[in-house]
Amino acid sequence: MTDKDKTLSGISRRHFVKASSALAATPLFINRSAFAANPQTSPGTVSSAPEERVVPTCSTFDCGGKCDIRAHVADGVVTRITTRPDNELDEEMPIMRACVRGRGYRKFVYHPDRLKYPMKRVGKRGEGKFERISWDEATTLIADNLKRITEKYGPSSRYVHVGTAVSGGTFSGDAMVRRLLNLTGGHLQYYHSVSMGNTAAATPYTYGAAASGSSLDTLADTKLVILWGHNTTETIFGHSNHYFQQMKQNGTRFIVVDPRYSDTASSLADEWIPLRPSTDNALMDAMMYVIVTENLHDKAFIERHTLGFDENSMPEGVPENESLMAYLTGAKDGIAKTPEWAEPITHVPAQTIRQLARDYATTKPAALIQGWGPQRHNCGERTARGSTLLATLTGNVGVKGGWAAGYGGIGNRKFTTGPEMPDNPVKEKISVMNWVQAADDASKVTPQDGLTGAEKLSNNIRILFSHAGNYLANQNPDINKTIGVLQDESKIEFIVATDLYLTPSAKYADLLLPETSFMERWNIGETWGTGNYLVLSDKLVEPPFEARTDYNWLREVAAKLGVEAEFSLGRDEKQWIEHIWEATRLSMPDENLPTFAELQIQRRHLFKSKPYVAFEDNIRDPDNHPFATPSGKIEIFSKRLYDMHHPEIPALSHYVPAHEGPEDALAAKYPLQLITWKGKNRANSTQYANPWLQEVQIQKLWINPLDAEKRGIAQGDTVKIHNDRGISLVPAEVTQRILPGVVAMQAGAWWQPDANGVDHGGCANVLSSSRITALAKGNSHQTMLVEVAKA
Ligand SMILES: Nc1nc2c(c(=O)[nH]1)N[C@H]1C(S)=C(S)[C@@H](COP(=O)(O)OP(=O)(O)OC[C@H]3O[C@@H](n4cnc5c(=O)[nH]c(N)nc54)[C@H](O)[C@@H]3O)O[C@H]1N2
Ligand SMILES: Nc1nc2c(c(=O)[nH]1)N[C@H]1C(S)=C(S)[C@@H](COP(=O)(O)OP(=O)(O)OC[C@H]3O[C@@H](n4cnc5c(=O)[nH]c(N)nc54)[C@H](O)[C@@H]3O)O[C@H]1N2
Ligand SMILES: [Mo]
Repeated sequence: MTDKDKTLSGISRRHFVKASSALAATPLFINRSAFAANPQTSPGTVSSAPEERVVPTCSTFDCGGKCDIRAHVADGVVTRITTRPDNELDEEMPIMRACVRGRGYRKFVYHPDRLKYPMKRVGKRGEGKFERISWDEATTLIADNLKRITEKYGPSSRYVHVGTAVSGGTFSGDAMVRRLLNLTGGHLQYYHSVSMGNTAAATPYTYGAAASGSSLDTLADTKLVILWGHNTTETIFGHSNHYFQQMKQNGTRFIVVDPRYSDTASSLADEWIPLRPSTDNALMDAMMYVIVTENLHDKAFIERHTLGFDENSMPEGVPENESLMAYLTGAKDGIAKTPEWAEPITHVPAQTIRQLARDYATTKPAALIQGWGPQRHNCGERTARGSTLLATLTGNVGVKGGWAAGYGGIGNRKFTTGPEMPDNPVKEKISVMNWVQAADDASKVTPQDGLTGAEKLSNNIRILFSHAGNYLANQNPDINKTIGVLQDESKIEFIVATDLYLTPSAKYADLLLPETSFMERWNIGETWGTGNYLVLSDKLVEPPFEARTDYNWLREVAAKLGVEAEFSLGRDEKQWIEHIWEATRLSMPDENLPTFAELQIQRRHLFKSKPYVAFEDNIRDPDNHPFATPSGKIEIFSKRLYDMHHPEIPALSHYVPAHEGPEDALAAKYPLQLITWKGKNRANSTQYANPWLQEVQIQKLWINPLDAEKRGIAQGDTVKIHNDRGISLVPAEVTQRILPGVVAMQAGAWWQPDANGVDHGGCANVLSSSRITALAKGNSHQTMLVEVAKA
């Protein structure tokens, strides 16, 4: 230890930053200029340096794209990031030019605030006071706590939390901690993806399978695309925009349905149709009403492939007037689902609804592609299934150029095999929405809330690992409720977090460990959904200070638990990557993957182009390829849902007012709907501290001039957004880009509470709700009512 290795306890975050900048002045391993607050490296000087290498690589963040970034490395430092040059032709490869986030990576990797040493909490949990300890102390603390807590409570008290920042790679500390826990008795696992779990749970009730997206290259001849709550200009989604821009140039018409005039609306749309959040099903119902009453539905398709369209095609054992036609015409409730019915609910003019329905039904083929924003709502399952019904009525399922709806892409296709995962002896699982309750009082977590594999949990969560996530107190809904449980040190006894930054969640760690960045370790980058390539993301530079990969220190913990040999199988990180690559290569002999040695030269592998139309076989040859539903057909009406008798998951997916939607009684007190979106300058909260990306756009609340004027709010005023769960202060962006009655903020800003618990960061999750969705037992981050006032 040197005299600079000061204790970081008892100092505020501002001082901590200063302290760490001071430490940065004498880095241990890396070039001095790289970590300084304002690096002096000029591109001109650097590129003339003889030893510069330009390495194609990618990040392994969860950002929707694995873009073509070129790291310029000289003298052990990444000095510059460029992207695929214009003159580099590659007919088959989508143009995956680095976006603003990719170009800013250097400022994420070299930042004075980066965590530098293992640290142990010294203040109260959540205060953010830590002191430096050695790695040996850190791994002993973990091993000892694991032993103690497992002996006392059993392996089901061990939990690994959400951490998506490493999910874009095949190898991660997150996966390896699960491996270690499974080798030593198991851990309590969660299910449900907060990204698109509501869609994933609902879609099989229509098609029998969740993955209902086609490959985007099948849309080349599509005449009309409706992007329904899908903002691909910012979210990337496997480079959708590469295809959409080409289609746009070839004359495809784009309609965007979104409460916000998103960047996708501004860059692609011929028409923007704003609607009130969570009322999508009312718009869909009215579209279906127009389609069937104007005789625009695909009768042959419906007859041959579906169940539940009208009273003649209903499953056995269901009373009269439960079919789609009966619902739309009001045979049961006396309400015809006309555009005039939907207008006051959605705030979309009836004539616009009529035209949208006609356009969609008469343009062949047409693709209605739903993003995941609309399903991250309390009504998300219904919204996701609603679009499957529209695709079905118009015969756009299983045909080239159509879209079965549901996923925005092929789904969660993973090319690589990943590290081997030993069986988890703990069989009960919780929904990700249950973790706070499971930490507070696990006996209250019931199967109705999402518990599976047991009627009751026997243990509270007592030890929690949070790797590459900010989901303790930032990205999880209802932060103020959550921290009540986290602060109680008698509940979860030991929290380990690994990150590169002192995030709001990291402050709740008992032990905070500095991980390496993706540029400081080996990995293989996986494309999302419709993507079709793998990229080597290799170690370009040495880790700074005492940062270590999670795998590296986990080996030490494994040794202290006496299982190092089984855990590591003698492989270092690069050997794991080589092992995974070779296993992947052998698993797909047709693909001719390069060997690992060749990959290190070739850098990436593009899979053979295989245009894929979801459910093509089921539609072409239904007798031999029935849908995987109980009836073998597309189930417009789901008897399985009917038998659940749950008003929020109707057998037909139709409009039901959402909890905390605009029709909720709470709207009298909190009249504005707040939604969030995933913005271009970060992946969730990752890169929040990146100064270049903060320049791209600052955290603001979008509010319509009508709503602003009523409240005396002018452009740039600081406003107070509040509801019964919390208060957040943020500047106002008064803009026509948002529907009146709706306000919006970018997701992922860091929570910055003051002494009174008022957030100054614009973190929507002090306002969002932890209400669980009915079918998926999933999240409804997007459905919240608020009031806004001038601060
Ligand atoms: N730049 C960037 N890209 C990302 C991410 C990021 O943070 N930044 N995150 C990645 C991750 S983890 C994920 S899961 C995906 C998420 O991708 P999505 O979930 O699709 O992204 P969102 O921005 O949440 O939502 C898309 C759009 O839905 C709209 N929307 C919200 N509520 C409603 C509604 O009720 N009805 C309708 N019709 N529209 C609505 C929003 O205004 C937004 O424009 O993106 C990935 N890509
Ligand atoms: N209000 C609202 N909340 C949401 C959403 C929303 O739409 N609205 N979306 C939800 C969705 S879809 C998602 S996926 C979640 C995402 O929530 P999280 O999974 O928590 O993702 P991030 O916020 O990006 O946090 C990742 C953390 O990992 C750190 N990190 C980056 N690289 C590394 C690394 O190599 N090693 C380690 N150890 N750490 C690293 C980053 O600094 C960052 O602090 O948020 C959810 N929360
Ligand atoms: Mo996500």
